[in-house]
Order: sequence, then structure tokens, then C-alpha cells
Amino acid sequence: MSKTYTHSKSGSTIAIHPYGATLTSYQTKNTEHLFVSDLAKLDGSKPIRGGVPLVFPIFGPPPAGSTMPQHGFARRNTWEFVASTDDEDAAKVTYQLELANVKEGLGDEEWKSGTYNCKLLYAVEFSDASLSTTLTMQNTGDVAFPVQALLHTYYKIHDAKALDGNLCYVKGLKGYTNTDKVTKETPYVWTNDTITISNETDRVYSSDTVDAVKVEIGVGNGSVVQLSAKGTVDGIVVPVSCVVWNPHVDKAAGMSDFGNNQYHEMLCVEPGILGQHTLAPGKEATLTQVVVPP
Ligand code: TA6
Repeated sequence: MSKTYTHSKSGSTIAIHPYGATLTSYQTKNTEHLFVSDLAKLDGSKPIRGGVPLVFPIFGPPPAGSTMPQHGFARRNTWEFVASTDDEDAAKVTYQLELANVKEGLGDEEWKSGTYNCKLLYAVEFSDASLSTTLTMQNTGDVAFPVQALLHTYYKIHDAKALDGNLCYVKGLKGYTNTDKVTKETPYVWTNDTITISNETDRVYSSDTVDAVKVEIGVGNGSVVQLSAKGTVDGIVVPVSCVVWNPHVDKAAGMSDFGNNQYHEMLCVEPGILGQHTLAPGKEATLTQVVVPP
């Protein structure tokens, strides 16, 4: 069951489900900004289809020889509530996941045996001006482990306009290298100012520069959400990639936890640390996104 938290001063709210510490709602001025599928499982039987699923320690399918599930174990386990505050400027909620409480999706021997050990902290701070979500990953073991992390954010596209390029788009990824997981063509530099959706779209936009990702997302009703994101590994700022995903009709029909027509109502814009990074013992990595609603 998701728990709702309110920022009293602004009346903005969020809802977080302890399963995966999945943010399932962010509302300001009576407007919902996140998409959750009508058929999403909320009983812990599978990751929640919507909101902001947390992807760690791998993004995408497991490497050869690994039995870890796609997108890792963070979104597949119940997190512990730590604290919440409600101040003038913002409200804040924190959750944590310790490896001892990871019951599902460890996959690899190194994680199962505790050779790799970690503690995850998730902080969500919000008001009617912005939402920031920060995933902090601590290496609490004695062995360095490879780390990837991504905030798999599902934006609500109002009036079912996801396929209307005038109203639903992503601007700001010109110059990034596009790795297209649908066409599987050789990665190439994206030269357009804008990304729009006309068919299945599953692209990883990456860059070697460490500037934060800064994009503008058209959310269907003529309004725009601003997204920025940054990441650090052992205190050093690292490049952040941005995944843009819409399943479109065929993939939507193939997902039992997604309404067949709901690809018109959503767009995933997902900042992540997707490079080849390892986290040394005693060190931490962070991934932060800031969402500014219309
Ligand atoms: O972020 C895009 C993506 O990696 C797509 O390839 C698609 O698989 C999507 O994530 C959803 O993955 P899931 O494991 O949640 O069904």
C-alpha cells in the first residue's frame, strides 16, 4: 500500500510504496505528474509498473552468466521507512534498504554470499515547486562492486497525447550519443533538438561530459516539466545518461501489467549512471533527479 505524504505549506503530495520504495504519485495544484498503469501490481508480486522504479545495481538485462533479474534488485524488495519531515520550504521522506533485507533478485553469487554488500538510501524532497529524488548507494562490504543506477520515471502525459509531437516531446539531448535498442543501429550522435514518439521508442542517450542532464518534457496539455539530473561515484561527478522509452502498441499489448492503450498516456524519461563504474569499499555513489512541474 502506498503511503501519502503532504507538504503542508503548498498542499503538494507524494505517495511512496515500500515495495521498491516506489514513488507512485507526485501532485501539485491538484495535478498528477506521474503515470502508474491501471494494471500495475501493488502486491509485491512484481515491480510496480509506473511511478519511479529504482534500478540498481544493473540497468537492463543481466550480463551473460548472471541470473540477476532485469534492472536489478532494488525495485523488487521492501524498503524500510526511516524518517519524514514537513517544513516551510519542503517535505522530505527517506527510506533505506540493507542487503540483509533483500529477499528477491540478488542473482549473483557475490551478492548472495555477501561478498558484495551495500546499503541503499532514498531521499524524496518535494514542494509545489519541485520534486527531488536521490538514491545513495553505499559499499558496506570489503570488496568493490560494479554499479549502475537509474531512476526509471514514468511521466503522465495528459489528454493521452504521447504520440502528438507538438504536445509530448523531450528537448535537450542534442549532441548526446543515441543507442537505439529498437533499431539496433550503430550508436550515433543525436542532432535533433527534440525527441517525439511515433512508434516503439527505447533509446539510451549518453554523453562523456559531466554536465548534468537538463531536459524539457512536453507532458501533453501544452505544459512542460523541467528535469535535471546528476551523479557522483566516490564524490566525483560522473556523466549521466538519459533513457527515453515508450512501448507503443505491440510492447504495450505484451505487458500484462500495462493497459493496451496506455502507451498514449505515458513517457519514460530516465536519468541514470550507466557507465562502467565500480564502487570501492566504504565509498558511496549518488544519483539525483530534480523535477520542476509546470
Ligand atoms: O528503460 C527502458 C527499458 O529498459 C526498456 O527496455 C523496457 O524493458 C523498460 O525498461 C521496462 O522494463 P521492465 O523490466 O520494467 O519491464
